[in-house]
Amino acid sequence: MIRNLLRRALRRTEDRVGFVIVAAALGLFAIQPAFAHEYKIGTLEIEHPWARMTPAGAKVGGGYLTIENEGKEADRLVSATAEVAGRVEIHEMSVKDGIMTMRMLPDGVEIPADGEARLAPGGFHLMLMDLKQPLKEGESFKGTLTFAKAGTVDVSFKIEGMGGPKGSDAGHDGHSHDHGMPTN
Ligand SMILES: [Cu+2]
Repeated sequence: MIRNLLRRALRRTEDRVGFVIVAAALGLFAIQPAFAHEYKIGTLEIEHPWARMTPAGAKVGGGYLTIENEGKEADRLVSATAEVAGRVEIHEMSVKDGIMTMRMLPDGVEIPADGEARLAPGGFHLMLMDLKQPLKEGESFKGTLTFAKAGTVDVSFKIEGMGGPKGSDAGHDGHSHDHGMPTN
């Protein structure tokens, strides 16, 4: 009888411990994007991954972030995934003879040693293909980034309005003035 009670009490304690662990894990995931929206893998630091909101019915969207490399060797962003997209491609936008063109970069984007790669409107970007849902401002979605040397890191993309992150210019250059137009 006493043994049964003890066993029941123990089991309840285990349940409670399990619940606390799960709650802590959920809490961490919920807190991370709101505060330190920054990720580290190896010598790489990934700053403020974000995506631009999309109008209803849009099938593609753009993803942006800055990657800093504090290492002595160059690395390469070779692929990415996003839970809201069927697949993700790495693109470069450029203006050629006055016409804006976009091309896929099969080898991805280099992050130079002791340097950085910027994926920003008007230049390098992640092309979110086959969107499963419209991207709504204020929400966020999970994704992964894979680097040739550093490996794969889980990130969360924050969905921003048409003008991009407010005041921070993708969290990098606090002094640039974003008037909602591509700057490079
Ligand atoms: Cu593109």
